[in-house]
Amino acid sequence: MRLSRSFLPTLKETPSDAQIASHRLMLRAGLVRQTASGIYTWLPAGLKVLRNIANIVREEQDRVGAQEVLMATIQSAELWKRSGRYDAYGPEMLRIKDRHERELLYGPTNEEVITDVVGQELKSYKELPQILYQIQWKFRDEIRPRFGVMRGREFYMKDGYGFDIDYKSAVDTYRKMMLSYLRTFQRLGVRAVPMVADTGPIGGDLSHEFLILAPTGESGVFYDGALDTLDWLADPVDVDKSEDLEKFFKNVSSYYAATDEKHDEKAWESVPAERRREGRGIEVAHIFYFGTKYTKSMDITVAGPDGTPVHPEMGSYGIGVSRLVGAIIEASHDDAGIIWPDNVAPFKAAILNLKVGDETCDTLCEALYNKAPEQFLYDDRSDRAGAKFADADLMGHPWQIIVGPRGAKEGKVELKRRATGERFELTVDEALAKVLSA
Ligand code: P5A
Repeated sequence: MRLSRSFLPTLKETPSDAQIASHRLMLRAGLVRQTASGIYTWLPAGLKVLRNIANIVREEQDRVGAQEVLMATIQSAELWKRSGRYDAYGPEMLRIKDRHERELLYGPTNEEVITDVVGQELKSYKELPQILYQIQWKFRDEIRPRFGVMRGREFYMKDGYGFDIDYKSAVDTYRKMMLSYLRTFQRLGVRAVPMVADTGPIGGDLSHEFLILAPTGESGVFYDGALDTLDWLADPVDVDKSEDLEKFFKNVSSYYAATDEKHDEKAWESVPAERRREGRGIEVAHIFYFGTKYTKSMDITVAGPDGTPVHPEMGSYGIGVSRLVGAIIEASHDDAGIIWPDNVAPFKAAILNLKVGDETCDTLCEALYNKAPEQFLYDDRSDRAGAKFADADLMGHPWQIIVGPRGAKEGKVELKRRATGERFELTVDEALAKVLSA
């Protein structure tokens, strides 16, 4: 993309209503704009980030055998009356009436819809297990929307739902999802620690939240410092092998980690004192096992091995895709701006033409840009160099390819790594190879 023609409205001033760094930086880097309280428009660079995250989530869901669907955002109240959650859910649910006075709602989550759809089709235990997921907008009329997209009212979530014939199989599905999530966060370039969590209005008795540790996080957390360096994915896991999943899960669960609602003082005391960490975290994902809660209340059964009807066991699996944009920035920024992890960045590199109008600079930049125009943001504005450096640092591109008249004459550019500040003087081809292979 050419910066001169793109819609990337950066701000020099710090927006006064934004309380935390990620919110300020999302506004300043031109990623989003608020259109109503807790409701945002995603601008071109922000949308690229949102899509990059969603695509990684999607690939890692597919990899463990989950299948993508797309449910409507609007749901019928009748379904929620069947599960018994319509009244229980409270004022967070946006309730709507259509022209025929029929009660609808904007989905805050989709357990009812998916249970109804799947329940109508499944006949036999032989068709289980099934894991279905979608990446779709949700609405929750949060009492206190804040921190930008981090606690929005309309937000983008990956929500997955597992259906199994018995407890043992449902636990395998739960562990598969946990594995998929840890792989997802590793690829996103952030560390999110799974912690024992409360189940809230989703229900159930087995639940983990995944938290990115950050002082601005909304959840209080207690965890064993051994988790700071534990590599959960060190051993290969065959997701079709129950023993592999069990071994993986045991390894993850063998260290204390709990959100404040589930904190257990007695278990905490068995963690060596020098390893006890108390802090705050941002909940970027939450997984639940709730058994037959919905299949029972909505009267869904399949024929079991001996022909008798069985209520399938369920779990649901959420990742806050739009929240992750803010959370990743919260975990990865400095005073100058965002530091995007490579896989998430809207552009791999910015090309900074320090002397627009100089024929050598222009020719070299154009040639570079045309190698991969969708991966580069070409700063072709006739601004001063200082403004270009500041904008590139603010927007957080992993690399900056800096092209000045002196180097350009010799076919050389300066390559800067945003995360470390390292600088390399390279030929155009060397710089290209380094950026595109990262
Ligand atoms: C799991 C999938 C559920 O809704 N049902 C379907 C289950 N879980 S959850 O914990 O309530 O939400 C899942 C994740 O969504 C993100 N999230 C939000 N993101 C931005 N703004 C919000 N207001 C918001 N509420 C929830 C969180 O990342 C959460 O872990």
